[in-house]
Amino acid sequence: MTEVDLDHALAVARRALDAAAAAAMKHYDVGVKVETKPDRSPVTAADRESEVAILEVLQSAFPDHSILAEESGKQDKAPHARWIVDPIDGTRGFTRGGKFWGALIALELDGEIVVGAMGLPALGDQYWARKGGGTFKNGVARRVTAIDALEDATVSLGEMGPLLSPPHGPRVTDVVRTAASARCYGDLEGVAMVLDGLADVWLEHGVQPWDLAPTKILLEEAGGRFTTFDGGDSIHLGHAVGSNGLLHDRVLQMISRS
Ligand code: LIP
Repeated sequence: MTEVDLDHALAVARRALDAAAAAAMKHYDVGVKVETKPDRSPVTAADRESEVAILEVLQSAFPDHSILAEESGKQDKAPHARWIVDPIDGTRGFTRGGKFWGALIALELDGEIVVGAMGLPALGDQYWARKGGGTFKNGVARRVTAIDALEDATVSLGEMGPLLSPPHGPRVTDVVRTAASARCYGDLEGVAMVLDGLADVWLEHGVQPWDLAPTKILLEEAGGRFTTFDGGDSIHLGHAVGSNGLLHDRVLQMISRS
């Protein structure tokens, strides 16, 4: 694996979260014009300025690293070290004065996510993890729940349209109907529910790599699991099952194609 000091990389990622929060909060407090991207999703000056602020921090610390960022796309440099950036996940909620939005930042080394950071500035919360170092929220270690029966579990759901679409839609419905409870805050709050012990399973579908990149290591370092709907470990396929680990195989059996 490429040599990068992961503690340093994590410190840089957290500095980038702070820069993103400052850039976005300026607009959040006064309101911002909403533009529509070709895929009909909203974007604002806050997304762009947050991304510029994040990239300035990352690139001054790691000028040789590659970048994949939601608003500005790819910058291919080192083939083995890449930062994946979503400057505001939950833009739709942000533009409407919601609280569940913020930056997602991850470092991928040789194809593996080794550092992840997620900020929700309107709530004053930051989550972070690096490989082998545990997951923290605002400096306090996080562990996933110990609930081991889906019938007792709360499921956190992401974007409902893609989750309910064929072919997996009926199987997602089965998971929801089997669980004790289902909640649907979506965006980065979807995984935060599991990290906060408010849910035991998280399902997401129809999203982009930058929507998922840090969630994998945040879950794993909190004792949980992250896979695709098919049980693979990619963050690049647009679907994710996150869990406390104990419920993972049962949920995969219910929703995977095989
Ligand atoms: C959004 C996701 C959402 C999905 C949107 C978009 P953004 O992220 O959180 O679930 O439906 O297409 O990917 O644009 O707010 O970073």
